[in-house]
Amino acid sequence: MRNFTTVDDIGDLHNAVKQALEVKQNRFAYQNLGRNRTLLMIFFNSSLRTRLSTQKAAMNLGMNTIVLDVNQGAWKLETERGVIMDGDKPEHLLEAIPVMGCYCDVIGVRAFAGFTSKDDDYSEKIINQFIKYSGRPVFSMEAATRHPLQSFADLITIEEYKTVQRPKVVLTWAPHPKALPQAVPNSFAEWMNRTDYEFVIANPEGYDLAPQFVGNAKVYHNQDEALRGADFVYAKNWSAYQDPNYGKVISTDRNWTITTEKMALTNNAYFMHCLPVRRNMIVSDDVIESERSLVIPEAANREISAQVVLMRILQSL
Ligand code: AN0
Ligand code: CP
Repeated sequence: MRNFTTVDDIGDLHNAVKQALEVKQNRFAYQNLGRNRTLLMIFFNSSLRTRLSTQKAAMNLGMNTIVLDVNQGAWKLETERGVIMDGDKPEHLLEAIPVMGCYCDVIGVRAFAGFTSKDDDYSEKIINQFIKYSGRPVFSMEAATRHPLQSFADLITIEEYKTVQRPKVVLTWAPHPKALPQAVPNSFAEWMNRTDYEFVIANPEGYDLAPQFVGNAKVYHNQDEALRGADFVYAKNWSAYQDPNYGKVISTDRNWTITTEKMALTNNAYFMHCLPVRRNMIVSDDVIESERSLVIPEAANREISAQVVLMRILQSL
């Protein structure tokens, strides 16, 4: 595997989960694989889990890591070609990317959707420029439309906790005060659609995700109906995808918050969220603190998903 930006790059999911569970049993068995290899992690946006778990995974493999927060201390980067650079951005991404490639063997990129152009976001303009111009393998640490390291960790977590062969998994929108990307729900749907689970999506009208991510999943505009019989409830906020509201908040309806009453509609479901989460907007204190909450195991599995991805990239060098 050279680059990792979508579920397609990981191939067979059974093998990927099997490898992840083996790595989890013995995460220090491959300490020579990354010897004298350098990982450069580039953040255009904030992070807690991705930063720590990916660095930890790299350390497990004996790699060195360099972390660059582009917005703190680096030159501000112009991303548009053809711009007369007489403004506040002293450097262009088209020089910065190959320069960054000089100092490392593998590059991780976090660059959220900008919400100024749906075309730019959905063509993955930024991460594709890294793939094209860095000369290095590139993996997504959440790009404009997907967060595959998160989805892989979520899949590992469901496989660890499921008690039936074909669990019902519900991805539900929940309210949030600020506009958030569609990357996490898009990606979760993309991965769930590759399993044999019963996978459904619940969101208010106006919040349908892009059809290529919804796939064959049934979409409910009534959350209670969707939650009935659920084995896993995966909550997440996202901003509107459909025009003319792309990237906008069109509802903060707290009837969609996941509460004990909502969880009572399910088949004693586990609660999942990628974090960071706003309590009592997305989920009540009681639910996130309950024994059925998997938010911490999910975060722990981020180290494992990152390690499998780094191992596969290192093996391809
Ligand atoms: C980001 C998002 O919704 O995509 C990162 C989640 C992993 N969340 C926020 O910006 C709060
Ligand atoms: N879940 C996740 O990616 O968290 P961070 O934004 O903190 O990295």
